[in-house]
Amino acid sequence: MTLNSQILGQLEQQAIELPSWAFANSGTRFRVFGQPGVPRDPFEKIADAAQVHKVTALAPKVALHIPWDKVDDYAKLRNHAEDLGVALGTINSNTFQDEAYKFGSLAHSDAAVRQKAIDHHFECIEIMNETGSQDLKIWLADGTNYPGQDDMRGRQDRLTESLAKIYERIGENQRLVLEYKFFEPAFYHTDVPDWGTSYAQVVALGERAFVCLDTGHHAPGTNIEFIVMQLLRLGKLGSFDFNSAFYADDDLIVGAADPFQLFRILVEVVRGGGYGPDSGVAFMLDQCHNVEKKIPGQIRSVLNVQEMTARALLVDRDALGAAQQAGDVLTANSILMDAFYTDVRPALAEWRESRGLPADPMEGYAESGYQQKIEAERVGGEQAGWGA
Ligand code: LRH
Ligand code: MN
Ligand code: MN
Repeated sequence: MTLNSQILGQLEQQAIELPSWAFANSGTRFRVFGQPGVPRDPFEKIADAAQVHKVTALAPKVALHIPWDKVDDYAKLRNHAEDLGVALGTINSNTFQDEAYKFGSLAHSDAAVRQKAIDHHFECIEIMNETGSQDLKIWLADGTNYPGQDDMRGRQDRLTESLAKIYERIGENQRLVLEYKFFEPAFYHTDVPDWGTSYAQVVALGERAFVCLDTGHHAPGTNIEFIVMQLLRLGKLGSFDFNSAFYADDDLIVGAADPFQLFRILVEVVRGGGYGPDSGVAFMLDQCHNVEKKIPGQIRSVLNVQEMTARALLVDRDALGAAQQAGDVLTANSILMDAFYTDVRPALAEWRESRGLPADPMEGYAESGYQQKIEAERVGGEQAGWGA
């Protein structure tokens, strides 16, 4: 099995958006381990993200998180990104760190708190207008800890109303993507726990509202590729937040915990028309690098996605369809497994070299001297939002 020119042409179009927060210090609730050279402001986060794109040609956009990436002048940030060869991507809102949001945000029982959260999203949309971003991503920490704590139905109805107000402001060329998560920080119930709830909410909003699927936001054992298939079938898969999970929302490097799961997901993406710039499905990472270095961590991540996409593109669709049609279970399964077990790394290295990229981007970055430079120059890096 080889990566023919058609597959290479498809791979050339791959774009994976990086999260600005992956470059800052992060950790768990037990400890944030600071690293030398981490960015001190959003400008430096973008400079670091640009290094990932430089050695891989895979990461042309950087997602921002407001208020973690708040700046006075977004046009300046946009120009800075463009000068470095990248663009500003998805704007992520934050309604989970203010005291006011103790009992929720868009689903809160108090209209004043809901309005505060809605206003924050209006601000995010204004920022999108300046940054040229297409997507507003909403992830809510809303939920309850104890049965009876609040009325789940009332909360869902209020959520619908709040989202409608936000959606009204979404521009012609913009989209709202609603992310779901089955638990945490609320432990009894979450107001957007699953794809079905997110789907019901975005369908009610309209054609520019979609579901965001974060791979780490499912219970262990969930068949995520089935959800991918279903959302693509329904035309409502807007974006991915890729990461790896061994247990829950671990936010580890995509493809690290379960490469076969990543393959299965990408097979359904390709099968369902979710791959490529015109598919309407944005690939993003949502990860933290708590103990490993951040820029190499992001390089490894985008390469993992690229390698697994290449394998998904290798699946012999015609042969698979014929085996499926014939009820030939074992042949159908082995066609899929043949693609999964194909080591595409040498072919990708060769192809990279032919395009003037380092054959091994990890090595290319290590040799660039950038890490030493930032470690020497930057003192007092900022905390990622979680700890700030
Ligand atoms: C919380 C979360 C979510 C968001 C991100 C900013 O679970 O990881 O996935 O996208 O924070
Ligand atoms: Mn996410
Ligand atoms: Mn998460």
